[in-house]
Amino acid sequence: MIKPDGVQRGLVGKLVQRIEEKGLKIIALKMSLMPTERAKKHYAEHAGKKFYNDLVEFITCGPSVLLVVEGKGAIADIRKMNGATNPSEAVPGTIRGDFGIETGRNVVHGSDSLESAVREIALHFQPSEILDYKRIDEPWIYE
Ligand code: IDP
Ligand code: MG
Repeated sequence: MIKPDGVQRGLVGKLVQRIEEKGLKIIALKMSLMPTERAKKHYAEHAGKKFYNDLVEFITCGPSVLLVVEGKGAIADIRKMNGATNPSEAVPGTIRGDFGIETGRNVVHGSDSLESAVREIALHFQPSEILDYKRIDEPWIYE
């Protein structure tokens, strides 16, 4: 997910390009203003923490871009590309390292496990929004 700060800062194109250039396949993509109830569910694991209310308020404050990304090792690779949660600790070359300063404005979200990905995809997408297709460069990305 490209969070509202990424959208407001005009980073959508650049960030989508990183995913495409990596060789990962975008199989769903949409912009949405996340409803509060859905945001609370999305971040349910953080309920009760001191930053939870601010986090829910922030993620619902403007449009975000939601993607489903497919590929070998996609979950771990997207997390690596996103970088450390605190952008000031994220290494240059990562999205948060290149585009952020503070934890509460860290530009992107990535599912942290297969289990989270399954849960989050079901929360944000209808099955009909997720597409099955081949990219013509697949033989040049996978051996
Ligand atoms: P992640 O996004 O790298 O998986 P999590 O620990 O799951 O990081 O936290 C979810 C989100 O909550 C973070 O991306 C960040 O936006 C916000 N967050 C986490 N810890 C803090 C904090 O200490 N202060 C403010 N926001 C935080
Ligand atoms: Mg997380």
